[in-house]
Amino acid sequence: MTATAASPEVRAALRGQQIEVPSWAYGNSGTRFKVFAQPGVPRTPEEKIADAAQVHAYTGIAPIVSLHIPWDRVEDYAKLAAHAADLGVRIGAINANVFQDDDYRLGSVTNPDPRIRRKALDHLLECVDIMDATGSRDLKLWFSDGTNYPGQDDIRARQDRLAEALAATYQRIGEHQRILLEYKLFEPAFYVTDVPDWGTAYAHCLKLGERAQVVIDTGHHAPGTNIEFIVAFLLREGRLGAFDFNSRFYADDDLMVGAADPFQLFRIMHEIVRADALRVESGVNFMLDQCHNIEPKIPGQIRSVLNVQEATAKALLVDADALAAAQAAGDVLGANAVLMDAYNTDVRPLLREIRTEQGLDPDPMAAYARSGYAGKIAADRVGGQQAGWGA
Ligand code: LRH
Ligand code: MN
Repeated sequence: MTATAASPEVRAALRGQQIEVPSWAYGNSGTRFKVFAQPGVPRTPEEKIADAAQVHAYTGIAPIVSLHIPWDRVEDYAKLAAHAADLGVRIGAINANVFQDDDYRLGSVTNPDPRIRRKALDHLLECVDIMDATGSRDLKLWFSDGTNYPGQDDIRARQDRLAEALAATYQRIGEHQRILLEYKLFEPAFYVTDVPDWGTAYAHCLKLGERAQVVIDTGHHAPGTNIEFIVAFLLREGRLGAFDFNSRFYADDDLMVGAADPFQLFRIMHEIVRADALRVESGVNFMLDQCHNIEPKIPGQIRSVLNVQEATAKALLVDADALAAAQAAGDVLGANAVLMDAYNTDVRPLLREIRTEQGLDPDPMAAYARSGYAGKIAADRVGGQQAGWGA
């Protein structure tokens, strides 16, 4: 089937897709070896949001920007939300940061020292205050907490401390708000990470309540992990809150989603479509969490959003009836072929058509390049402190 023969339902689903971009993708980022500064990098949260709005302007499907505190700390968060609205986007998840303070060397909410645990909890609660001001639904929690050597601390006691802080935070969030708990196999801890895998995150969320959901960061698994199984399982349990999309060849490389493994992204989106979880109402938040260490950042984000859109279009073109029939018949090769047909379908003509229908340029990358925005911000944004991870 050619993509352009796609049904009105498929086209509507693609027009309704919403992707959330991370403010920190527009700032300088790198590795412990080097952070390469780039011309025109934003200096303020306002400028980060302006750059994020460019991605939405050209793709039409990225109307939400995640913030990270304190990287995006401002005096007036309601004013920042109004600034975002003026630019045609809105503020999404608020990311807490308890991984960059000297006090957190031995952990934040899991630290043996109750004074430090209190300090970390206070930051989480401050982030909920910010959500109240920005109108955000999601508090995203990733803890770098862990240990580097056997015996360094008590594994079980750290889980008790974590559960205590999560319960206190869950107590504070409003009824329209959620906790999104993110797991990660390792780094910066290299022996035990206190939330290392989906099972640990899921178990803590079950203890907390309905408004605690799991975040799947696609770079946070052991090599060879079948991520779409985790997606299918958590969807079935109603506990998949969000994705942090990126891709990797080795570890938490935070490369552009779909760049390293477009087939994996397709398989993930297939499980999403199969569960009818692409709709905004499904509550699954499709976020990017990436670092453009060497490539230009706004085009990198546009390319990433297009990669998710293309994988989604291919997943929407899976002939579900033929697949179900082949699966029921035990037709292994037939079933696999149905999925591969969709994956091997060139969906770019369909997406160009849909953008044209939406009044967008059919080629967002070329349209952004022609806009001259990159040159303008490089000329305008001279002086001041370029944004980064501030580590
Ligand atoms: C941790 C992580 C987390 C964010 C950070 C920017 O690796 O994925 O989601 O807080 O990256
Ligand atoms: Mn992440």
